Amino acid sequence: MPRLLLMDHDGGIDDLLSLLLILTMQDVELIGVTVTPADCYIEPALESSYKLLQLTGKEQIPLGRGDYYGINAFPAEWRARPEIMNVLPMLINLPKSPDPYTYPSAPELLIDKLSSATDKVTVLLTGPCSNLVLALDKAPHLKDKIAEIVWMAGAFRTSGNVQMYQHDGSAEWNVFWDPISSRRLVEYGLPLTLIPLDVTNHVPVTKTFLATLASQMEHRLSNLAGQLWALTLDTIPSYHYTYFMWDILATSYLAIPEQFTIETVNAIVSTRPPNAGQTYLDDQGYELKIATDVNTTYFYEYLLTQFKQ
Ligand code: AGV
Ligand code: CA
Repeated sequence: MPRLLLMDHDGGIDDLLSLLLILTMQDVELIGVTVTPADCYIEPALESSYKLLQLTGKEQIPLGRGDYYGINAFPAEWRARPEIMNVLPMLINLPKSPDPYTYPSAPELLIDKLSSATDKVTVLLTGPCSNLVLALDKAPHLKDKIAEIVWMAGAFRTSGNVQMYQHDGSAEWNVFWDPISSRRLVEYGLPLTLIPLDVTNHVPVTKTFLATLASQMEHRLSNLAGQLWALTLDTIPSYHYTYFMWDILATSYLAIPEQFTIETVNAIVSTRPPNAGQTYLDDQGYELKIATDVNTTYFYEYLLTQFKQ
């Protein structure tokens, strides 16, 4: 039986590439997708999500709209970028997507899907964790329905990627957007695996990879993925120049976990300046797993194979 999966993403280019990657996975049954308005504006991000479902003939998979806004907003320039995706030649002429305000709210959809699931569900988070925490606050008994949470989040033995006033640079953005919910998720003590910057730093989006992907562009998913990644190469220099395969790596963990080095640690999330959103190791903290390394050759090969479908 395929593994049941719920995904919450935040509309970045690599979030949408992650959704596309999930849709190529044979032994995963995606039962719902919710969107957090963090690294995106919600309406275009819901539209992109719907378009990817349509493109792969899976538009029956329900979408949920995040209405909760975190404490520390993402830079507007980042949030605006994904809109480009909806006008790419492969996506622009797909049938019109529904009015985003007809979708259920994200926590509502998460509660609904967890309650009705016939088996335990894996939850993949490629943005902040607020929607999941809101859902669990409302329906704490649903904790028992969660097999594992896989979250692209945190920075442990490396610097963060937040460069902001009142901040020392130690936090990763998905945690920083809503440090309070992040701390609460960790405190829940659920089976939690973080894919932090420590490991995503090993997998930049490189021109060599994009060139190989382009050499197989007769496969339409390779063509689309290549165009999406091309949009990331001018990532705004004043923040962080390199675009990494952050969410894609977290998503790949579902399919190729044996290629990752995983460590069990105790950790805490700070909620205050100067390090709000920092995830740090502390013996008094909560137990969770972090990925520290990955077989990069295998990972890039895996992506090339999946996008050949
Ligand atoms: O911190 C990584 C997270 C991932 O979920 N996001 C991007 C990925 O979707 C935030 C982020 C960090 N640096 C960025 C980000 C950048 N230069 N552009 C857009 N988003
Ligand atoms: Ca993201």
